[in-house]
Amino acid sequence: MKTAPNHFDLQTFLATRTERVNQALDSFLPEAGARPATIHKAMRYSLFAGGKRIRPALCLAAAAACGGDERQALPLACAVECIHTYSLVHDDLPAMDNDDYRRGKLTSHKVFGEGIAVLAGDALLTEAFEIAAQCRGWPRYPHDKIVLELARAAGSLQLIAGQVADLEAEGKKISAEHLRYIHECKTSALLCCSVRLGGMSANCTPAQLRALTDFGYHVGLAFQVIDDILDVTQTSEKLGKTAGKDNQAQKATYPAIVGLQKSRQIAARLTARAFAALKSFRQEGAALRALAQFLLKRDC
Ligand code: GRG
Repeated sequence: MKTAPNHFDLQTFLATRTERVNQALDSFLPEAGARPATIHKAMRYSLFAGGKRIRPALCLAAAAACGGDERQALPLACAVECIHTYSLVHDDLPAMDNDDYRRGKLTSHKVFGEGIAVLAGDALLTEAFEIAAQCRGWPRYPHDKIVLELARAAGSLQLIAGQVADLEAEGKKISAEHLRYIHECKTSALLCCSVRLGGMSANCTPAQLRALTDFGYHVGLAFQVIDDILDVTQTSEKLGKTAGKDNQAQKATYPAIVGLQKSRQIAARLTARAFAALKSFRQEGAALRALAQFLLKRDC
């Protein structure tokens, strides 16, 4: 069978990178039996519950786009996944989104109780910095810049800001501009950070970092618009979490504000912007392009 020009085998890319990331995470984390075993079991339970590993994949693909060695990016890919998993564990708590299912399994607090789930989230967040702190850094991006990058994305001006604004917007009518701010903070910031860290691990040029930032920002926004669409259009079984929660909680989402059809158009437009950001990357950008396309078309 003839392969189309520029064909990129994303399925194989995702499967092989997920395997590598899982192995690396396994080696970074304390063993499940390490004392006190409950917390390490809880950290591993959520981390290995079957997440899509999109952020690590973006990190590794960005390293490749800049001509880097993916092995250098691997610890950073793991650090980002630890932060992402922490945010999900906390997001699912009764005080937040209050969900019983995540990644097709019972949520952490349902299995281990709320106290341990809070601590497992805290420990995963801390683990991310322990991993990042062990990176030796690169000429343009010394060690402290790497740690700062993660801290900013996870902090009160980005990831946590998004969660706060999201909570405060529940049941309220908000503007499309405010909704975009929420999406920038709660979703796009960490996806963008994943891509930037991948580039940094390849000692990318300032121009490459600007292009990756532009790409990550737009892919991140598209990701959340699609997430909101899936919440309305898919089943809980398919999503591995409770579907239809946004409506129930009277959350501000693109489908709620502009409808499904317009939301799909917005996601496609954002993805096109992400593609445009990659124009200076030739074949090395194939994995990033394939990921952006996949994220637009995903059904879970
Ligand atoms: C500090 C108490 C406390 C809580 C913070 C910051 C935070 C909790 C939550 C972040 C908000 C959040 C969950 C944003 C949504 C981002 C999103 C769409 C996540 C789903 O990502 P996927 O689909 O998930 O990549 P998998 O499970 O595949 O990894």
